[in-house]
Amino acid sequence: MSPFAEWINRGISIGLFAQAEKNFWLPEQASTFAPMVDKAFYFLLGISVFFFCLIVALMVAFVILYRRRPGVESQKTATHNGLLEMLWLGIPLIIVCVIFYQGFKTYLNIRVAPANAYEINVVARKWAYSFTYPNGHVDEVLYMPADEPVQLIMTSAPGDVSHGLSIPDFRVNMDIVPGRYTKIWFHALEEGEHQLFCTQYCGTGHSDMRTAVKVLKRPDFDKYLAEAENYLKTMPPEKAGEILFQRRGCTTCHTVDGTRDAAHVGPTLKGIWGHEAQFKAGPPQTVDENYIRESLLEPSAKIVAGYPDQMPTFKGLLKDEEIAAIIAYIKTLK
Ligand code: HEC
Ligand SMILES: [Cu+2]
Repeated sequence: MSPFAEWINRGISIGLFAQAEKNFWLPEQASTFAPMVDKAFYFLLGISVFFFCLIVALMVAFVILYRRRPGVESQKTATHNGLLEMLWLGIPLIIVCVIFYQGFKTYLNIRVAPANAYEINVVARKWAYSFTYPNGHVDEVLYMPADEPVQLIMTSAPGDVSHGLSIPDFRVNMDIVPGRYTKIWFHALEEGEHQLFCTQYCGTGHSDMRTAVKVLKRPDFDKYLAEAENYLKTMPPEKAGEILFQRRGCTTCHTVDGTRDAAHVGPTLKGIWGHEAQFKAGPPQTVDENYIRESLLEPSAKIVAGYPDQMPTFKGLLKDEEIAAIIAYIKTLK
């Protein structure tokens, strides 16, 4: 069999029997929701394919059978048929009730998190996520324990736009809205790595707004959290600053190698230490500790000439020692 035929064949056979596998139609089933969601999807798909074929086949057959031919008079015989009408109302009614039942049951499962779910807070901002763990650690990659319910409590940074959060392998997707909390939960089956991305068009960097989900066994997860909490104390500040620079999503807008391109809306931070920054309005200023601190906390106070006022504030998101580490890192970007 050619690879293409094998592919289609696999898709159809799995489509019909809804097996727990990554396939032609759908990604890997990595959470407890995935089989439920897929069942509802395959059910809808099956019904649609069945009626599509039936209707098209009948249409073609009738067009051929009852076409106008010489010597055949058209007859008006059909008036109405009570039984037939009851059937074509009754059968679809039953089918939509089954669809509703399937969908609603799954929906309720997805909406209501178990009380013992492990909670992770999510802040979305242009164009990155921060995941905050119960011990205060913040990361830009979603680490989570395997085989346990996990709940995300999500919001957009103040003044930011709406975002979304979708993990296709888990079959979850939820909007993230400024000034309000939305939640999702899931139960990953085993350790592994998955993709997470924003599903609301949120501006220039939208397509960069994606990250990894790393599912770890519980002991590995605990180890990760304990280590992550201490990195500021155990690492030299410029090294910790580099990690923060990536974890807090600075890299989506700033390069550190001097390049300027359309994918990064902010100026490169290479060589800014000690140089004279020029602004849209007001006198130039030498880049020092206070200037960088202000750039992080009040980014709109001084707008670098030639750049848009697009930098989100990190007020409340970066602790003083984290700002110090970032400053130490920026100093090294010569
Ligand atoms: C959404 C995009 C975006 C993100 C994320 C972002 N910045 Fe910016 N940043 C900008 C833009 C645009 C400017 C220039 C306009 C201005 O001054 O506000 C800027 C300016 C700066 C400046 C002043 C640069 C200069 O040449 O004087 C510094 C320093 C800075 N950002 C550091 C950071 C750090 C550190 C982070 C991560 C904690 C970060 N930025 C995250 C977009 C961003
Ligand atoms: Cu987004």
